[in-house]
Amino acid sequence: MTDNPLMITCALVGAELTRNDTPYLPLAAGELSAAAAEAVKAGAQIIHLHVRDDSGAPSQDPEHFRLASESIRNACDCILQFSTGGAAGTPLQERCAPLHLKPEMATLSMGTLNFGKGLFENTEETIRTIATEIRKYGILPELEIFDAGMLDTTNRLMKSDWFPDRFHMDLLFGVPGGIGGTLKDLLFQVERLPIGQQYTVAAIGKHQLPLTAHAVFMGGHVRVGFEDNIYYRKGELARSNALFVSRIARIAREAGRPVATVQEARSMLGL
Ligand code: KMH
Ligand code: ZN
Repeated sequence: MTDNPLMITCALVGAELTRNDTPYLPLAAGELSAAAAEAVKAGAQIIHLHVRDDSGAPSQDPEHFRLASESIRNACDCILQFSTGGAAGTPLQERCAPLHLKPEMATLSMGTLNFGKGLFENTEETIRTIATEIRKYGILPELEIFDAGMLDTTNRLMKSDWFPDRFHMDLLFGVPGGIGGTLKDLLFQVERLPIGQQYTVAAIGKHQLPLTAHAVFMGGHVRVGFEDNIYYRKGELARSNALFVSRIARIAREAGRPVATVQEARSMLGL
């Protein structure tokens, strides 16, 4: 058991869900900021941000990101992490469009995969383009690792002169098309990380609780939220993102692991 403070990311909404999936999904800027403030109060420090247009469809429009970010900043202090993934099929230029707003962090997906029924395309050229944009605005990238080969890709591309010198890493499990969501999958990925690499664990649906709880005990960090899972337990929709954050914070405290403050998380990430 480690006692390094736990960082918790809350992925409020993602790009795939609709209100038909859960009526509790925050969509408009004001709903996102209320959900973010509640999640931060419950122990989150990082908000992974996707935004929606006025019809509720996923959007990479900088104006929607600006409105949501300002609303969140007015509601709470947190580390904003913009998605550059968007939805499967979002054109590359649109994915990078909000970065000039200079969030503290942004995502950088490390390979192509089937994403449910869609195709999430991240060729090496795409990775390089997004990495270069992220660097241009002095943003800290979080590498999104959806599959086993993406860690190998990372290790290979790390030698390139354009590759970010500093990054956080998010290991995701159970995306249909990516690595599975068993404990074996988690251990396999963690054992292959670059030495000393700080990482977050995210897992889809029923895999979220067991894998993120293990991450608490393994010294990793945790991502929860509706983007990855809408059920608090089998058959019971979670009424808020914050409930997931509270549960992980409670597990950490029971385990004797302190939950980081936002300032501690900034210092751990070198922001
Ligand atoms: N919505 C997925 C296709 C990211 O935020 O950078 C991609 C995704 C990754 O959510
Ligand atoms: Zn995302």
